[in-house]
Amino acid sequence: MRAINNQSLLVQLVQGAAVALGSLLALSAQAAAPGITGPAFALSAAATRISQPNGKSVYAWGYGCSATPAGYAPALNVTPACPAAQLPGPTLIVTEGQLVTVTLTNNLPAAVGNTSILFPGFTVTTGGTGTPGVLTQEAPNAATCLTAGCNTVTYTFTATTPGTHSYYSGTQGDLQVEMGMYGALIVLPSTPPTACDGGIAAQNVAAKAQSGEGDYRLAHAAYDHPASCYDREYLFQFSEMDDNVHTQAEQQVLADQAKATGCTSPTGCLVVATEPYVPGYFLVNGRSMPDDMDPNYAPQYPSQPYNGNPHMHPGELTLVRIIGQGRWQHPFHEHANHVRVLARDGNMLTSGANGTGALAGPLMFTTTTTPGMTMDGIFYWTGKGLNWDVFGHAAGILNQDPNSSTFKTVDVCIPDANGYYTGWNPADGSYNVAVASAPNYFEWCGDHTKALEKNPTGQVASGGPMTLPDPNIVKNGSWYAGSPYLGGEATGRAVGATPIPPAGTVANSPSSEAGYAYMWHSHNEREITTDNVFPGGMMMMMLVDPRAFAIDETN
Ligand SMILES: [Cu+2]
Repeated sequence: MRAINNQSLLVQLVQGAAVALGSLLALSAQAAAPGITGPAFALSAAATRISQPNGKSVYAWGYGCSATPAGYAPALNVTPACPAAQLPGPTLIVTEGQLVTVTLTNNLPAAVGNTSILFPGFTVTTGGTGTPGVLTQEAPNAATCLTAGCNTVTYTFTATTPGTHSYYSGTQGDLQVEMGMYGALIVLPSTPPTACDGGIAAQNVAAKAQSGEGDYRLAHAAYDHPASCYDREYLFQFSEMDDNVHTQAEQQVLADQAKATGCTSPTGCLVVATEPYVPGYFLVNGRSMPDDMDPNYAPQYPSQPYNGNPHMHPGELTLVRIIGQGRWQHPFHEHANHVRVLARDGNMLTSGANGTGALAGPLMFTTTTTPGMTMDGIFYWTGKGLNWDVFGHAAGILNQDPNSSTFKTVDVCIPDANGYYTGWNPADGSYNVAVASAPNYFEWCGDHTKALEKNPTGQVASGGPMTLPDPNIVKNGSWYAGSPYLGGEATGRAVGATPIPPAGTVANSPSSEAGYAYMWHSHNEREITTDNVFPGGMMMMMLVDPRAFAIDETN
C-alpha cells in the first residue's frame, strides 16, 4: 500500500478504533520479551484451546513445558506459568555459545501421530533419540510406542548465532504449524559491546531510574555489535489461522478417541485439508487485537501467555524482534518512524563478513516477514520533524515538574551533538546525569518553544498553526488526553484559564499515562479484522510516554 493511501486508512482506523479501545489504554499492560531460560528445556506437545476476541474458543496444538522450567525472564510481578501447551510455544532464552538441549515429549492425541521441532540455522543432533521422520528425528506418539517414556526426542545444538530465531514443527508442517506448533528462540550475545553500557545508553538507564522505572531488557545488545545496543525490547510473532482446519482436526481427533481401537500410525490418522486456505484470524503472539494489549500471563488466556503492546519514551532505542510464523507474508507497519533492520534470521546485515563492519541494514517502512523468517530492528521516536514543541514549552512559562508537582522553569533545551537534550556536554564529551530527571529528556531542541496553538486553550498567546479542540468538549474521545502535549505541561497547558478541567487530562494525567498512541498493524487490511470484523487481528497501539510516566513492564 502506498503511503498516501495509508494516511486516509489510518484516519479511518483511528476513528474506528477509538471507541472500541479507549478504555483499554488504562490497563497499561507492557510487554518486553518474556520467556523461559535454559540452556536445558523440557518441552511438551499437546492439544489445548485458545480464545479469540469474538468469543470463539479454537482447538489448537502447541508446545509447552513438560516440567517446571529453569527460570523465567525477565522478572515480572505477575506469576509466570508454562502450561503443557501454549500458543506460541514458550520463548526459549539462551546465551550465545551455550549447549542447548530440548527434550520434547509428545502428548498429542493419538490421531495426530508423531511430532518434532526444527531449529533452523543450527546444527542439531539427536543422539539416536526419537524416531526418524522426513526432516528430523521425531517424538513418537505415546499411542504408537508402547513403553513408558518412549514418546520423547532430545535435540542438542550449540547456540552459535545470537539474535531472534524461530522454532516449529518439522512433521506435517502444513497442519501442525497451522495448529499452533511454533515458538521463538532468543540467543543473547556472549560479548555485547561495552559501548552499550556507557554513554547515551547509560544516560537512558539513569533516566529510567529517575522515574523509578525498572530495566526489563534481556541484554543490552542484540548482537556482538555496537549498532545493536537497545534500551527496550519487544517480540512479535505473526501468524494467521483458518479455524476450518482446526474444526476438522478436532472432529477427527474426537472421532478417533471414540473408537474402541484408536489410531496407532506414526503419521497419524487425520485427513484434514489445508487447502483452500481461508484464514479468519490474524494473530500477534497468539492473540488478536484487543486481547494482545492485555497483560502477559493474563489469567483469561491460559494458553496465550504473551501480549504485544509496545511502550517507549522519546529517544529510546527499541529492539523489535519479529518472526513470521504462518503461511502468509505479514507487512507489519510500525507507525511514527521507520525501522532500521539489524539482522535477518539471526544474521547481522553489515558491510563486512560475519557481522563485522558497519551496519548495512535497510530502513523499512513495513517490516514484512515471509514465513519462517525472523528480523531484528531498531525503532525510536523523538518528535523530530513534527515542527512543534511536543512538550509544550513556551518562553517565560513555568512548567509543572512531574516529580514534585511544583511549578518551576524547566523549559531549557541544550542540544547534544545530534540536536537532542540528553545532558551531553559538547565541550568535554561528558554527560550530566542530572538531566535525566528533566521531563523533556530527549527533546528535539530544533522545535523548542515552537507554538502549536493558534487559538489557544492553553497558554500560548499566538503564532501556532493549530486551533485546538475545546477541552470541555468530550466528544474528542477517550484517546485524546485533553492535551496535545507530553509530560508535565500536558495538564497545565490544556486547562489554562478554562475553569472546568477537561476530563481527559484528569482521568489520564501525565503521572498516570497520557502518551501519544500510534497504531502498529498489518498493512494487509484484511489482517486487521477478526473473523471479518474490524477492528481486530494484527493490530496494537504503541504508546510514547513522557519521562513523567514510569513504564512498568512487570506484567
Ligand atoms: Cu500503517
